[in-house]
Amino acid sequence: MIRSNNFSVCGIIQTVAMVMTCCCAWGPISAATPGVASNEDGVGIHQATADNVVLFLADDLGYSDLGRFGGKLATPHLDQLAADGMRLTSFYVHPICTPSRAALLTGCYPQRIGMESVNSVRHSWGIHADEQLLPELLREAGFATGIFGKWHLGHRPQFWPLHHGFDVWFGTPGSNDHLSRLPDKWAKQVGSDVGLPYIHNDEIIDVGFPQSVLTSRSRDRAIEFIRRHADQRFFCYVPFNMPHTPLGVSERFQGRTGMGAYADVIAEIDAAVGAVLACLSELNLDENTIVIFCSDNGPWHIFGNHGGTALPFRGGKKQTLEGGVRSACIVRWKGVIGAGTSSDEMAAAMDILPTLATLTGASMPEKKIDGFDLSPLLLGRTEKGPRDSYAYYFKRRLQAVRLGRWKLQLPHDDTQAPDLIGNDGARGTIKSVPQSLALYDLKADPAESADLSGGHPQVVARLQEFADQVRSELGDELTNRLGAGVREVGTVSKGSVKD
Ligand SMILES: [Ca+2]
Repeated sequence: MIRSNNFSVCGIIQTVAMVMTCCCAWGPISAATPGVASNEDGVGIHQATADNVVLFLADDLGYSDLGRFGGKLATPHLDQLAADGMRLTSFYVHPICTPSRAALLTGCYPQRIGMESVNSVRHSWGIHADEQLLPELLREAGFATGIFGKWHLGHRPQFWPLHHGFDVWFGTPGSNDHLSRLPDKWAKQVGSDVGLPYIHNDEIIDVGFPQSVLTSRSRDRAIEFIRRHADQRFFCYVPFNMPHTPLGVSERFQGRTGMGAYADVIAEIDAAVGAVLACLSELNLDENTIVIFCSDNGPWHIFGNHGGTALPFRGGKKQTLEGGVRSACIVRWKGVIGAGTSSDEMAAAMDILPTLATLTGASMPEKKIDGFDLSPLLLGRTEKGPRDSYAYYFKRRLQAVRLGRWKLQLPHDDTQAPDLIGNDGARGTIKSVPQSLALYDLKADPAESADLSGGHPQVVARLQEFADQVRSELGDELTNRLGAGVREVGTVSKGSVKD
């Protein structure tokens, strides 16, 4: 049986990539068969099927904010998670919140499904009802599904988690700096018709709460959910609101690190992850639970000391430099994924869905997706990952492409570079610095410091050809291209405004 939703852009540029220094497994991938995988000779290998998935997502965390990713902050629980699993060091997300969350839960480039912009309360668009999200697929496979934190795939109730595969939700519809228009009942209670709502399923249950409660609420609700469903399969999605500004940290962690508010927030997230992991251990669930940790985008540098660090990469949130889109990623499955392993093979948030479908025996979406199954890489059956390309979009603008070790920055004038840097919670400003065509060797130069385009015209040509194929499929505002493979976004009414 041939999977119908292979990555079409990759397939189209097969001949281009074949001549690059790295090659990719372009061919069709067999559909997931629970309990059985095949090696290169097609010989069946027994493969355990995971019963549970815990997916942690941090918000605006820098690549090197974690100790095991070269950071200076103390993150002992996340370091232990890495020591017990595999670190993915070329894991790509998207430069802003909504697109990354859409990619993670649909397996698609956000541009394919109209989810490329940041969604806010003034928007009447959101994730389309016809898209099959990861929680829907897992629920069909017998999983209880819960989300404890930030959603951000639509502010209008019809787009909320319970309408897209989750059984239970506690959290915020968007970012922690996104106020919503409140129903009269709550407006009277808080004395304002706007506020940051905290929601249980489809009901607002709190408004006007301090930012300091957000991390512990996600932790406690996640643990409650795991305890309640310990005897059945479960998917526990924990998209923390932090360390997105405005920072908030519980009293217990205020001043804990002596390194400032940002470090305190990271310490609380680390401890929250530790508490959830301790719960899994207590319930003897370590060996049948896949645990994943990553961020949705890079650090927000315009907030200065209230933002994170992406070194050795350049750039941060809203940028397609590596610092904006390269996330630390850890995948743990005790006894199955090699402890203390790492891979620098390219991987992406949109690969999580097909990977988990394989590892849990869930179905794949019926519509075309862009993700690859990383399970052979994670299980140590191969050192070569399935992904050899990445398209770096900012909203609907294709700003850069990568094939193998080579990254080509395409000319654009929307670089969102920090100008004035804020401090202690004050927001800085951005400026647009023109970006000209530039070729970087990411293996030798992860900081994108030396433009090699002059000496490698053939490589530049291949990357430009790849960029053109991506534009044909997914569109590009910079070159006024419409994508043939783009599907409609969900809307409440026609005429929704997208920015
Ligand atoms: Ca974010």
